[in-house]
Amino acid sequence: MDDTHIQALQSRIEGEIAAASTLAELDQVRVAALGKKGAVSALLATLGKMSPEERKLAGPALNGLKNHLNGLIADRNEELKKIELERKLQGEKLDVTLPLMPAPVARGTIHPVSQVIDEITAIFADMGFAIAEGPDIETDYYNFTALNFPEGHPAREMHDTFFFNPDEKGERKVLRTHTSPVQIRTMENQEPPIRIIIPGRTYRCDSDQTHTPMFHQVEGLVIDKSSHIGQLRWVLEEFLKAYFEVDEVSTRFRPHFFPFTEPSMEVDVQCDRSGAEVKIGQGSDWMEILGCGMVHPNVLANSGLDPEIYQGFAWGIGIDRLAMLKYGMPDLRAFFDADQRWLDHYGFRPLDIPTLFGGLSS
Ligand code: 2NM
Repeated sequence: MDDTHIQALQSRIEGEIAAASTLAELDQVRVAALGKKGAVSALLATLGKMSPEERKLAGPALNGLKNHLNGLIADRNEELKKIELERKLQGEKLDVTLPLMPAPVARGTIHPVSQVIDEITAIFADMGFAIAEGPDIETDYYNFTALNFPEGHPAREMHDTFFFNPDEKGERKVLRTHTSPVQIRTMENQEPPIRIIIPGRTYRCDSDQTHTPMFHQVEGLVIDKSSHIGQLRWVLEEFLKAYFEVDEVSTRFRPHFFPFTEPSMEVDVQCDRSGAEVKIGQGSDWMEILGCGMVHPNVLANSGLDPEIYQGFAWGIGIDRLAMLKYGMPDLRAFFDADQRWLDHYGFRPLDIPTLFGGLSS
């Protein structure tokens, strides 16, 4: 081994280091020169077999070469790292002027029945009413007897009641046919004056275009010492104006019969049926919209109130029909089909909560 041999090896490897254009290529050059089986390592391995004189010259020369190459490789390594980072940054360039990604599609809407319950609640809350609730499964007593339906009275059959099987005591529970049991429970537990509305689910065994076996009612109750029909009419007309978002409504009170009120009335509202949709508050037609009356003295007495001291009025409205009238949904049965297309079309945006100051339905 002589100087020219080492010189040739050095310039060949120097050339390879300079030519390496990636970190991977550079590593291949390093292994080929300085790895266990590399060209320089092979020369270093021959040192042991040399005479001391030869070793004196070759040792420093070969170790010098090794250190020199290691230094070059480290420098080239730094250079290539910079180049690769630069290339990566070029490739990952971000154009901040591009339009934003579209927002995720809004999923889930408020069902029209929930929307209408929120609207009704907002209107009556503004008039000073509280919301009351009670169980869907009721006793015969709260659903009928306390409400002045005599035992065996045909009105019990008229309600198309869903009955449960009798329990051990022979008691037969029912799915409430109206929310009135909640009025009884409230009168039993609260001192008048009472001003409540009761929105909720009710059940009757009836199913066609205009009836579903589960439907929604909102009933109202006012009890005080001097409550009268004039107040009843004012409350109902204020409600109808606010709900239908019109300035005036005309109403017509017709005599009717309910076991729990005396007198009992059905209320028609003035409307216009000439177009595709019914318009409330104008026109020359009438439409029945709710039932009401003065609470029967028997109902007050059954609830622990003295009919000689207290009197009151009550009413009941179908929520589903109110929703159909305001939002133009023609078929009641579609309300409870859970059809995504129907919900997408008729549903309301979440978080648009109805208030009187912010607008009920806007
Ligand atoms: C209606 C119509 C008329 C009513 C009566 C009562 C109670 F409990 F006070 F007697 N609650 N609801 C009532 C009166 C309900 O729905 C058409």
